[in-house]
Amino acid sequence: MATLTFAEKISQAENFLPIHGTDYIEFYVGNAKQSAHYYKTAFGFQSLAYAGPETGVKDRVSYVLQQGKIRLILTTALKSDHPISEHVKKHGDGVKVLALWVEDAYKAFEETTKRGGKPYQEPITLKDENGEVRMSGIYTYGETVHMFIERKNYNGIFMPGFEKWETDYQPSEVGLLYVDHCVGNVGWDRMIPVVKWYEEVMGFVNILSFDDKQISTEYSALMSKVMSNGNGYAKFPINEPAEGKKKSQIEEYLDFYEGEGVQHIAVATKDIIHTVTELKKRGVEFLSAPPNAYYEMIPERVGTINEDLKKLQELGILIDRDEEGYLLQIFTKPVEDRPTLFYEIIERHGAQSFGAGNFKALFEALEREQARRGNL
Ligand code: TYF
Ligand code: FE
Repeated sequence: MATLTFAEKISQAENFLPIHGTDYIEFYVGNAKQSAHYYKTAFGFQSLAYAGPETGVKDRVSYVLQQGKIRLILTTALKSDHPISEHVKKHGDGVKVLALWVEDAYKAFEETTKRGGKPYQEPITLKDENGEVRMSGIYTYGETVHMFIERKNYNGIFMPGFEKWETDYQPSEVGLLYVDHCVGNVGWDRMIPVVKWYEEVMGFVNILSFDDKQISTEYSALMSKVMSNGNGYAKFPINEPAEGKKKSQIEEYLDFYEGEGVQHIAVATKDIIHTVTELKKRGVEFLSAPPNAYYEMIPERVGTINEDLKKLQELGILIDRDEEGYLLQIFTKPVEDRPTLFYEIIERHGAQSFGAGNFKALFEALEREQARRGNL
């Protein structure tokens, strides 16, 4: 049987929920002011917008950062009895909202809740002198939510309620362009129900699967299924721990996040060598590079690539190939003290897969870190 291409697979998705891409990712954090400084200083995000007591929002402070098409919101509550403070107490800093830019926020809510989506935010319309933004939201795994954001005519800085964030501190961008995919870690026996949820509630399709045998039991055992919407602009791989020789990296996450949540955010670049060089200069920590043997195998395993292999090896960038092309990727260490959320930097040259050929090298690097934390 011929394997379907990525385009053929996603064409089977339903289209009751048209999505144009990721609108923003919101983090609940302990100290948004310092987190914002970190994302500017280390990752090259630009200051965009602000909401807080000065703009009429009394219970919280939010900073909006932008780089390429990626928008991050960092939010902290101002009092301990606030639900945001409860979230941070339980999970530590982490992703609360994966917001999708949709055609119609009211219809998105109606169609998804009709199919079993659990309401988080009833549809609302926010207005100011720059137009209107309509939004709604439903829960996905754990306490994580998908917000549906509709911005037809809005030409303000971000959305009503936010003002421009004026500052003279503007470290340069590092070439991050857009969100490629966001991965969720879910509990034992939860991958299949969550996959079904994305199929039924969101109309997504399963485009790739890795079982624990493929991913190998020698290394951190896990299973993974990638869910995509119909144009491939929203891709959510779902990981579940698996029984292996050692404690699964997914289980370590679940223990420390104290529940299901976002494991990694993959961001695309057009020049991974430049991007990773800049990130390292600014103090971002990456998983250690695979051994020499990994790079010696590349010509045979991947074939010819445009980049200088020496340069990729120096930076510890991983390389993989599928039927449609090749990709370059690298993973940061967790960006909190809890071993929870991390980032992936990815440059695609045709390949629409996720680097399965790198799992062995990647999981060995992850395990070195897990062992150093005493969790293996
Ligand atoms: O998104 C993915 O599926 C790849 C591979 O802990 C991956 O980035 C899978 C599990 C993991 C790290 C990366
Ligand atoms: Fe990934």
